[in-house]
Amino acid sequence: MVQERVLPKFPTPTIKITHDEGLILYEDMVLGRAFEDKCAEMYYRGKMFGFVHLYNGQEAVSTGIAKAMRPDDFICSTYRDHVHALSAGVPARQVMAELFGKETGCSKGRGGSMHLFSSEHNLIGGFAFVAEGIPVATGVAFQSRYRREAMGDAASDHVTACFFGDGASNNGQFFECLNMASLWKLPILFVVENNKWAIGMAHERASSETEIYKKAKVFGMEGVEVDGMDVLAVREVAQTAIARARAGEGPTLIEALTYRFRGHSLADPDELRSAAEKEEWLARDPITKFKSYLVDQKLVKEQELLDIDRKIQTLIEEAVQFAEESPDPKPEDLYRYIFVDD
Ligand SMILES: Cc1ncc(C[n+]2csc(CCOP(=O)(O)OP(=O)(O)O)c2C)c(N)n1
Ligand SMILES: [Mg+2]
Repeated sequence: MVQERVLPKFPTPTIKITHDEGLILYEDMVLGRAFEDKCAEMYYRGKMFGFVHLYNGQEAVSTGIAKAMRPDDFICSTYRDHVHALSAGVPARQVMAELFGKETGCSKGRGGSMHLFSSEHNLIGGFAFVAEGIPVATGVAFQSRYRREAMGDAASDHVTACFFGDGASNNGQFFECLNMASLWKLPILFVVENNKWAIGMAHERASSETEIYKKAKVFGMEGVEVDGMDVLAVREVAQTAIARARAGEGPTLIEALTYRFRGHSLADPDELRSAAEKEEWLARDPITKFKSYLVDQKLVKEQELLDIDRKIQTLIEEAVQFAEESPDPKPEDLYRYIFVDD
């Protein structure tokens, strides 16, 4: 087994957050986990079709970044997009209905698991092609800056967070977009979720330089590595990067070291990763870690966390019921929503 990377120490136990901030972060991570577990159940019951990629284990990244952003900032995802959508504020019932292919889904049932989209929540999309979201997110960041500086719209100070995987970071679009974003000081966070694997390809077998954050330097960009299993550490690097982006000082490449607790997709028997590696990362579960922090610091009462767990379970059950009861898209509407006027 390849030696795990040693990350810079983050002083989690001494970080101060408020009671309410703690509960928001906890709830968002629990929502992500419970939603994905329910997806697995529904997929195996034949309620969803096609490829479904779950996010279990990586919750601290989505929550740490998204909850440091403003609701009117932009988020761009990949095919592993359910939890990014939830963190962006898309209601669970709309995401579930989309996975069921229903008219009430956030992409009106036309997208499915890999194509979640919500203009209302500034979720620019899930994208099925590896690295496909990177140029789209770069374009969104460009328009924010262009509106503010070329068109004089002072309110156009939005930041874009672009999530993608370690595998995507070896794609040409990554390098082209880092160059442009740095050159034009675009307000964007490139967030690499390095979960060590691209389907069955181990990161160290595919990358000449395995420390992805170092690739920022050649573009004159800030690059930072962070423990992607620690929501407070992720939140801290996000806050710094967001402040820099909003101040017009340009992009940041954030490499979050994380792990997916399930196979690549629900169709993957997950036989390539060693049991020892899986166990090592399971022991670093970001939700368990954050729960201990909240309780040890006496920031919350355990009962409050249990109440959140229960509330989320109810919300997920309601999301499933909503998706089940929602109508299918009508066949005569096949050509709707292709152009913006619809
Ligand atoms: C352009 C392109 N090539 C190949 C694929 C097939 N494919 C789907 S996911 C994936 C691995 C990507 O791994 P990574 O970027 O690390 O993201 P992760 O799945 O680990 O979140 C590949 C090769 C694809 N979807 N798009
Ligand atoms: Mg990966």
